Amino acid sequence: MTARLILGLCLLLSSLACLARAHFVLLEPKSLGFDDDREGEGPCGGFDVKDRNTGLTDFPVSGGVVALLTTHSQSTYSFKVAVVADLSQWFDLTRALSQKGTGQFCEPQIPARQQWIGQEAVLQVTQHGHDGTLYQVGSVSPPRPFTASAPCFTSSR
Ligand SMILES: [Cu+2]
Repeated sequence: MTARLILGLCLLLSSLACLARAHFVLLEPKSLGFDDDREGEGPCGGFDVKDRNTGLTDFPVSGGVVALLTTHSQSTYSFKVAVVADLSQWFDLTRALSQKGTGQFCEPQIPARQQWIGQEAVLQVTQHGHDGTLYQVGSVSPPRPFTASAPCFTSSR
């Protein structure tokens, strides 16, 4: 089963054992991968930052969609980007954002950053919540002026 399906079932069933394990998963840009047991390992929750198996997600220069699914009722998120040519430096894209409620959470316009224009990059979402610090990363193409934004939907508050 995919991580998205597992999380969807967890939310539907509201099973405590299930919720305790599921954490959160990045939906957009597409996550490099989701592993319950290793999500607390930076920078990519147990996945190789250079892995491109899930492909690149286009990102508009004006700001792109970052969407995730969470089973944690209260979390604070950080959004960062690093260019693949220099993975030693991660830049904040926004200030930390607090969010309440479980389900899908979408930020419609996370701004692109000057250093990233023209370069392939990875976008990292860090969740700080009752399970500690958890990591998800997606591969993103250089921001383009005319890329259409992905659909954005928030079910949590
Ligand atoms: Cu959790």
